[in-house]
Amino acid sequence: MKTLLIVDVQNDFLPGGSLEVKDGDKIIDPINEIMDDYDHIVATKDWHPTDHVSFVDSHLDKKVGDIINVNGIDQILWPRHCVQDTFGADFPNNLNHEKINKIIYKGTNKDIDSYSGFYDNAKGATTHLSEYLKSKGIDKVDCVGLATEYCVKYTAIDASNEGFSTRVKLKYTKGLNQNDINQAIEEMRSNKIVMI
Ligand code: VGL
Ligand code: ZN
Repeated sequence: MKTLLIVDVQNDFLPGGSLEVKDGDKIIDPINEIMDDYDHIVATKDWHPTDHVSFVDSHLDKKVGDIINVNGIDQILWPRHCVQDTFGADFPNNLNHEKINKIIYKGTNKDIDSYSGFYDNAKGATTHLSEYLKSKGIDKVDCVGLATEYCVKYTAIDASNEGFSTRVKLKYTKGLNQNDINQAIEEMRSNKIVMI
């Protein structure tokens, strides 16, 4: 059984959004077109409370891109994005969301970020995505979505480490920075993830 795992395809990550990924909108139709090739479709949503630690405006005298240390882990500061129950956190209208079987919400704890759809960045809390997929008999996971070098990378690495046969469909992802994307691809490959 194989699942399509759509990572963070949400308005704030699309052109015009607060944390826009260039050409992020260009992957939506291609994703719609492959949905029928899968037994099951799961989508993650970045789903932050309004005072989330990753937001630059949660801190004094910081700017976007600054890295702070929170309880021993590095935290990049981002513009405020994907606040729970706002337009920015919604799926774009043209994503075929009626075909999505399950939505996984992540980044919901204000004190810690969660790039992966499986665990928070300290691996302290789980979203129960792994048990969910296993309960459905799923052994193969194809990852697509935004952003390649952040949430797609961490989600794919956790999927692989959880024992799923994991692939990333690179043409169905977009990222923020080409050097970081190239590095992320190598890191994913060294975690047994197949790039297709
Ligand atoms: C993401 C930065 C902050 C992502 C989420 O979806 O890649 N990046 N929150
Ligand atoms: Zn976020």
